[in-house]
Amino acid sequence: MERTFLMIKPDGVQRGLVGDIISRFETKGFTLVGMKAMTVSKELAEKHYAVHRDKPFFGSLVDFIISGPVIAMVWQGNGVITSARKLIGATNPLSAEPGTIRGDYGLTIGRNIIHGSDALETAEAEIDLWFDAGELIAWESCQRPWLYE
Ligand code: FUP
Repeated sequence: MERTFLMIKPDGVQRGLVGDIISRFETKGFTLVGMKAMTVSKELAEKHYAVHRDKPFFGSLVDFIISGPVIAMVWQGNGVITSARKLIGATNPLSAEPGTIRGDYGLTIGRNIIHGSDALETAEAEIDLWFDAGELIAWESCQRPWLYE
């Protein structure tokens, strides 16, 4: 069963959007298998966004992620990686469709509320980076016939 890493960024937490955001993934049918509220170290933020190390926005992005508590989560379900990206919306909230999280709540790319892994390999790497195996629960999809054929 596929898993993805989602992180509600400091702006989403400070604006009181945590419940709404969790509700969107929950009502879609995905299963929450790990979650923690945490303050992010500079080292972890830099590792998470290492792919953007040479971009001009890297410093401000890292400073923002470590500026306040985030909610780190692992969600599970068929097609969850791609579906979560659709529910989140485009990187720039002004381009994100209404009905998506960023489309409904965001205004600027530097305050775009939530992160979601973009592919299978990054999802696995990000889950490993943010969570110990013992922090994630095993949840069998075959026990959920109301969701899956
Ligand atoms: P996404 O996968 O949609 O989160 O977007 P990216 O991986 O391309 O970018 C990661 C984060 O860098 C974004 F969420 C916000 C930040 N960013 C900027 O601040 N400015 C940019 O021009 C691009 C990205």
